[in-house]
Formats: sequence, structure tokens, C-alpha cells
Amino acid sequence: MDKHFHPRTNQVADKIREYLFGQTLVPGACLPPERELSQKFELSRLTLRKILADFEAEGLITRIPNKGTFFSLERVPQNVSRLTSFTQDMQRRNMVSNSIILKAGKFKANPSLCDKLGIAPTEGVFLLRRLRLANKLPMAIEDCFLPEKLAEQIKPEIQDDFSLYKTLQTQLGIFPAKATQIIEVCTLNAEERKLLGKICPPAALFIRRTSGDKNGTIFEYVESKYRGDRYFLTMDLTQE
Ligand code: 16G
Repeated sequence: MDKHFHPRTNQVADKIREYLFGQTLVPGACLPPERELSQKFELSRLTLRKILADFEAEGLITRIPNKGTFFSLERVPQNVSRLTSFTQDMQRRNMVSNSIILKAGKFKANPSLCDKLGIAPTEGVFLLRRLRLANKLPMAIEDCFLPEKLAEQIKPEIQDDFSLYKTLQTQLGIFPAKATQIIEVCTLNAEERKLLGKICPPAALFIRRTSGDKNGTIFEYVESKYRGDRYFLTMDLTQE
């Protein structure tokens, strides 16, 4: 807290902190309006704003011009040296994973995409586009391209709680063994930002993954956009 505040302001700031953060926090939720807070704590809007600026500097809240003030969200670590699925990653963090299926159907693929999947240009490609959620909050948009032949076998399973990796393993005996991943920073377009939530910053992680089984047969090519404010990447390094 700002040491230059008047002692009474410091006391009120503590009360506001208790009031806002003492209750069950819903990350990403909107704070009560400034008017309501200033009336409740008998503060001028100017003093309240100074207090909120302090909370923001501490990373407790995020203020977005013209949108409001929100409880900040925790970042989750993503170990990019391990070949895991979204569902596994969330389970490991005790978060409940879920998806909103945005598209699940045949995709008009170009030769380069078929090449990535290791299939002939005449073979069909299936697109599974999902908004991936953790504890009901949007984390990433994932475009998963699968050879149509493979997708046909798992299509009936595609629901909100569908795990591709789990289904491949349990139903088809396909075990993800090796993947190549490229990570870049990208800017989200308006539609993507709408899907990822109103406090989502415009910068995201753009991850492309090509995965295969132990025989080297490719089963997916995935383009994902991960929210820039929800992730940090970790990796295990070894000396050559
Ligand atoms: C992860 C993978 C993605 C895979 C998905 C399966 C990255 C960048 N991507 O999101 O390639 O298709 O998990 O998840 O990590 P699921 O088994 O939960 O459907």
C-alpha cells in the first residue's frame, strides 16, 4: 500500500481489500462499480481510484478502459517439454476442463495441410474447433485437424467433455508418442477475443503441434491460440 496515503485512507483500503478479496474470489469477475464502492466506504471517487490503482499495481485487479475492473486471473504453467493433453494438464492442476465445440466436420484442406498430416491430398480432413475452458473460463481456441478416416471413428464421442488423447488411447489404441511444436506470439482478431472473454489481452501464444504415435504415424495437426494472460511456459533443459 502507498505509504503516502493518509492513515484513514490506509485503513479504508484495508477494509476494501477485505471486502473485495475476503469473499470467494471468482477470477475474471467484474468488481462492483466505483460508485457503489465509494458510497459504501464513504470515499471520494478520486481516493477510491488511487486505492484501486494500488491494487492494480499489486496484480490483484486488472482495469480495462471502457470495460471495467476485474479480479485478476492466475497464470498456469505449461510445460512445453511434455506431450500431454489439455484435459491432462488441467487435471494435474486440479482444474475442471471442458470445451465448447465450435466446429466438428469436414474441412476443405489444401495440399500443405494434407502433407502435415502425412495423407494424400485426395484424402479428407476433419476439423475439430474447440474453445477450451478451465473451471468454466476460456483458456484457448484450438483448431485440431485430423485425418477424416480417423475422425470418423471417434466422431460420436465428441461432446463438451471430450478428450481426444483419452479417446485415441482407450478406443483406438493410439498412444501419442512424439510431437513437434512451434510457439510464436500472435495477435487475436475480434472474433477470437470475443470467444476468449472481454478481459483477454490482444496478445496470445500461437502454438502449432504435429503429433504422432510410436510408429511415427501422424494423427493430428493442431493450431492453438492460448490466452497471453493465463499461461507461462516452462521447459526442461539438459546439457548436450
Ligand atoms: C493439447 C494439445 C493438442 C491436443 C489436445 C488434446 C497443445 C498446444 N496442444 O491442447 O495438440 O489435441 O491437447 O486435448 O498443447 P484433449 O485430450 O483434452 O482433447
